[in-house]
Amino acid sequence: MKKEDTIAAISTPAGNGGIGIVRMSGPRALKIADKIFLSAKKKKPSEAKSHRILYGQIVDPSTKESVDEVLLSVMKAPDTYTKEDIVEINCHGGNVPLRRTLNLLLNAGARLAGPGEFTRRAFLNGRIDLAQAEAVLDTISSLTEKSQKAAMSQLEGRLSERIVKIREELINLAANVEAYIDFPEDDIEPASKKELNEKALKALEALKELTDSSEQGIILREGLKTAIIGRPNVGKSSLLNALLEKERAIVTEMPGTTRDVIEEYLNVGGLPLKILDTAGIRESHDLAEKEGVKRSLKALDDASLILLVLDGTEPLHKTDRMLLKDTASKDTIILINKRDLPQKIKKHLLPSDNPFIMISATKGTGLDKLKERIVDKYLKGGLEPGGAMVTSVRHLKALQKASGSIKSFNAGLKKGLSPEFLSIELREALDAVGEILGTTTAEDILDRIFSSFCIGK
Ligand SMILES: Nc1nc2c(ncn2[C@@H]2O[C@H](COP(=O)(O)OP(=O)(O)O)[C@@H](O)[C@H]2O)c(=O)[nH]1
Ligand SMILES: [Mg+2]
Repeated sequence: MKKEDTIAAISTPAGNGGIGIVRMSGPRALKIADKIFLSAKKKKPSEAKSHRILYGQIVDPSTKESVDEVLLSVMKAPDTYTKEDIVEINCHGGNVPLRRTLNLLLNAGARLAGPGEFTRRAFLNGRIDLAQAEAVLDTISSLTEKSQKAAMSQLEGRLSERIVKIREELINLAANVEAYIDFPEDDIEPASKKELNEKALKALEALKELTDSSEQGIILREGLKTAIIGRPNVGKSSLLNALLEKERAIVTEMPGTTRDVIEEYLNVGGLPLKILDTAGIRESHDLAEKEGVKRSLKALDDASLILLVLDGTEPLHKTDRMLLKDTASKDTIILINKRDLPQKIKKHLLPSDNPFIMISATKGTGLDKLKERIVDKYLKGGLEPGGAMVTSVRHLKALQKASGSIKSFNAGLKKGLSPEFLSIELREALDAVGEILGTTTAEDILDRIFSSFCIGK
């Protein structure tokens, strides 16, 4: 990144709105604003006090034509989002005034910002670490209030605090080990060995607490992958519609109506469910239906939670028994649907260790019980105020890598391996936790992280 350049972008989404914001950051932001802004009180942005709002007009310097009537915020470094000078222009929220204002800024010397570049500068200038920068995006794209709470906790630095602490402990440990490297004739004394081992175990425990939190954290960020599975016509699509409270999937009396996998998000007590309605599973000679069945089986494989729907008005079919067997090793909730009709299903044939729930998808009964079961299972404990939670797979992998290295360190210590070897393991653990904070993160990974942001953030 060329630090000296000044970037600009439209920060609000496309479309019409009450206001739209053009944002600019960099050392020339104020001077560039001077060129295109005419304040009602004849005050130049560069002469304004920091964190003030000026009222005036955006004027095309080449034609003197007034382009929009705006409020312009002046925020001077370093107390800004990027730690650079920032100018934000509140335009009328239409595509044309926003584009024209942005173009004037670009003509006056600003460069169009790349995706996430403002946040990247906040990171590079040391205002936030990488985990916090990622949390900015998570806050924007959070699926439920609970997801957003987890993202905010990360943005406020709760996760980073824990990581910094673990990192300090590891640095301390590494220093202790490396002190021996200069004295090759000295073996690590048993007393020190014991102490090093204890310190390493303490770090492992702190790491485990974080990796444990990821089970819920990753669901909050990405949604719990849930597949509705069952034979044709048992009421899978009706269940999806009932849960969504809208007619999303086509429901007919014809078996084989759903051919493709339908994907929707659903908020169950703050838990985001990424829910898939699938084609009914049966033998079929119809090509499209066959493909549908193939996709259903893949959805079954990929899902973390299975809602297995059985039709209460019929005895168990061969396919039902096959599905009960196939889902036995997964998190599965067995639903007996159509409870509003006379029942023919033999309940004693169902697994005794996984209590079923009776529902009627069309009448909407029994769904509260289903939701309760899901919340009980996946939202236990959760994020305490001030607590830290791992919400991203990237972080989880880094923590696992660190734990692996520390375990090798402990094993090496026990075997009496050389301090050189032991110190390499600790360095690797340090690098792994550093990847979370962004202290040791490779440029291409940074590129990938920030490229998933929108332009203007
Ligand atoms: N009486 C009754 N009919 C249902 C219920 N759920 C689904 N149905 C009917 O069963 C048929 C098949 O439903 P659908 O949701 O398309 O099943 P899918 O093939 O599993 O997706 C439709 O005629 C639905 O109206 C229910 O709880 N009670
Ligand atoms: Mg269907």
